[in-house]
Amino acid sequence: MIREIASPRRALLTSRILMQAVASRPLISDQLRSRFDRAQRVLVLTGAGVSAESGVPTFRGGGQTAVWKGMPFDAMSSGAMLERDLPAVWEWFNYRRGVLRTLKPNPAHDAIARWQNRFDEFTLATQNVDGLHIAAGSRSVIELHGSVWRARCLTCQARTDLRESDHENGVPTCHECGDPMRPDVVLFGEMLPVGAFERAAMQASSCEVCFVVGTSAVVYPAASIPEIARSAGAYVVEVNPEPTPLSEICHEVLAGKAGEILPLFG
Ligand code: BV8
Ligand code: ZN
Repeated sequence: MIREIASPRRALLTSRILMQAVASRPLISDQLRSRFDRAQRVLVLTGAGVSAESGVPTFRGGGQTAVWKGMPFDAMSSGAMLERDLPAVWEWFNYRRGVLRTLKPNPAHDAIARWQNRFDEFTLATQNVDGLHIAAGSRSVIELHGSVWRARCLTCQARTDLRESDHENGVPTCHECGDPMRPDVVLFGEMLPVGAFERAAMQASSCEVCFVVGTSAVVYPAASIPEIARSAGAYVVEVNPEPTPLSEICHEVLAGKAGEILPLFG
């Protein structure tokens, strides 16, 4: 089989034509624009990427795994670590709360917050524990993995809001029973909050458009939500500057930053 060696000039021409075609092609297809404008039931699943433009470090985006004191984050954020060294887990979350306290929602959070008033049935499920969707005005956010802004008692399950409290360091104790508390987040190896996944999965199975924004889609069961939407017939759209394991099941991939792309939907 003789393979024709393309002349450099032809290769350059072809790539130019291709780039013009891509550049002139609207980022958001007419199909998506019209489905978005006509939709009544929309679900959005977000990950760390939606908060990247607010300055929140992502976990995997960009290939490196976030580490704390030499420990990979999914070891630090594991049920096993909680058993072994509660003070160390609190040091990790106290540090993250300290970083987050200075950060604000970005245009991606704001766009998603606007969408809740635009559709009859709008569901926002997030893997983020940073609370930035709520700070942007999103209501009834399904926090699949909990929030760094809450603590939960290891004995009586009473919860405390850490936003108001001056808890900076160490292990907080329960105002109800005085026992030690834990971060109210879902650690690896732990079940999601009761009903959280079920609610998201239920909405995914009836939504018309499902947006997957800023997630590497490797953590389960959260990553199965767009799969449920797809198999239920929803139009699935990924917003991410990088391809993910979900890209191939999406009807449309908007390759770019959420803070630049989501506002384009108005
Ligand atoms: C459980 C809270 C029952 C704590 C977190 C099935 C198969 C394989 C493994 C499992 C499975 N089922 C269960 C497991 C085990 C495990 C799991 O999924 N492991 C993975 C690593 C393979 N799951 C669990 O343990 C879950 N519990 O299943 O319980 C059970 C128990 C045991 C065994 C069986 C069943 C609990 C998981 C929840 C853990 N807690 N967070 C904390 O925050 O510290 S997970 C945490 O990591 C986040 O919440 C999030 O879910 C995940 C990080 O992912 P992303 O948010 O997507 O962030 P990432 O950095 O990876 O990617 C960012 C993306 O954004 C990139 O793609 C990047 O390109 C993009 N991006 C960057 N900038 C932008 C952008 N996009 C748009 N705009 C930009 N500007
Ligand atoms: Zn208690």
